[in-house]
Amino acid sequence: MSPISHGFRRRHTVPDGAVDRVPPGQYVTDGFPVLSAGPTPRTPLAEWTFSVRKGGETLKSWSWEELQDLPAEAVTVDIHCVTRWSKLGTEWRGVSVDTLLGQVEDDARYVMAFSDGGYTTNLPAEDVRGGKAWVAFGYGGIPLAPEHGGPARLLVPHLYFWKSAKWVRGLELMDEDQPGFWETYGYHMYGDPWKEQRYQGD
Ligand SMILES: Nc1nc2c(c(=O)[nH]1)N[C@H]1C(S)=C(S)[C@@H](COP(=O)(O)O)O[C@H]1N2
Ligand SMILES: [Mo]
Repeated sequence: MSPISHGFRRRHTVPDGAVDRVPPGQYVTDGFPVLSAGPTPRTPLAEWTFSVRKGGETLKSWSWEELQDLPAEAVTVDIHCVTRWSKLGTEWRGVSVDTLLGQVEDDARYVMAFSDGGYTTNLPAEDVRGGKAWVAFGYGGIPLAPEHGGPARLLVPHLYFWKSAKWVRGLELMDEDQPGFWETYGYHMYGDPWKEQRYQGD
């Protein structure tokens, strides 16, 4: 295995055969860095809900038990943080967002994920549909750790990882795109790692 690939020296080696899985400007890490803009919130499961809202109205809400009763999937995906680390083959368990939005009648074009602690991030609705996004509550075969977003986080692996809101509590449906937390501070509105859409203007 050579540490040289794509003509530049990476900070870490890329596993054999995985070069095509690492977006431009990223390096691969075996660790799992924790990046949180504030303290880790701890909502008791008995009080936890996941809600789909629109215009301040709750269209549908699931308790923790109701979420657990929905069909869950095992998902193995690569994740890419805008701070340049990528982690390959991460193993999650969660409910597809398709399953949740399938119980709501609305054709909004955008969603704002919202979390305990006030974090938000915006996504086109089509990027959380079609088997591309999950509400994940398991990681590596055990419950998702609080610092990584437990009890549940959004998992949208095809976009930079800031779109995967930790401690997620729901989706606000929107007819027009609006910036979330990091997007307000200049991060890209979409965040495709393969196009290096890190900041506005990229
Ligand atoms: N609620 C919340 N979700 C968040 C963040 C945050 O600060 N708060 N940080 C985002 C960023 S920038 C990244 S890279 C990932 C980090 O997830 P990790 O700490 O599990 O690695 O979570 C994203 N989701
Ligand atoms: Mo990030």
